[in-house]
Amino acid sequence: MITSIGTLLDCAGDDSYISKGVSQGEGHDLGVGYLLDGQGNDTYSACDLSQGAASHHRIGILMDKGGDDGYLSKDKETTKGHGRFSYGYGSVGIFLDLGGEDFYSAKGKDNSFWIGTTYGIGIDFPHPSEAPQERDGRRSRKVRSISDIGHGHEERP
Ligand SMILES: [Ca+2]
Ligand SMILES: [Ca+2]
Repeated sequence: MITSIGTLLDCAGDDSYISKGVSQGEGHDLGVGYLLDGQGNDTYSACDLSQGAASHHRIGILMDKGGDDGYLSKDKETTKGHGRFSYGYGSVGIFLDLGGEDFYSAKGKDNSFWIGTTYGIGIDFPHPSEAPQERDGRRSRKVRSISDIGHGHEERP
């Protein structure tokens, strides 16, 4: 049973999201929290339980579709892909950044995949239009699918 849904949709602009916690795509007490930012160089700042996190039987999702963003948080465990089993049920936290060169504090990394807590994940995708770059005469790594993130795939010229 879902008792409430909280949605924040922002289509464009360079935005700053600042809060203490239970925010920025956080689901709590039978609720769903969803934050979708369309584009722009954004800054997300929170202490805890935020940025794609959930607790007490729910779902929290943060999805940023592009731009060079900064994700700042104080608590490593309960942010950027946090969900776990509590009070007899599981909660799911999902953090997705779909492109750009991003900065992370505490947890997460640009162009990578991580397991947050029991039911929490984070994925930072490279932008689809990012072409492989020449480095020392060799092409850099190019990610082809989610399964390649974190493992890499070396492309030969
Ligand atoms: Ca952004
Ligand atoms: Ca990124």
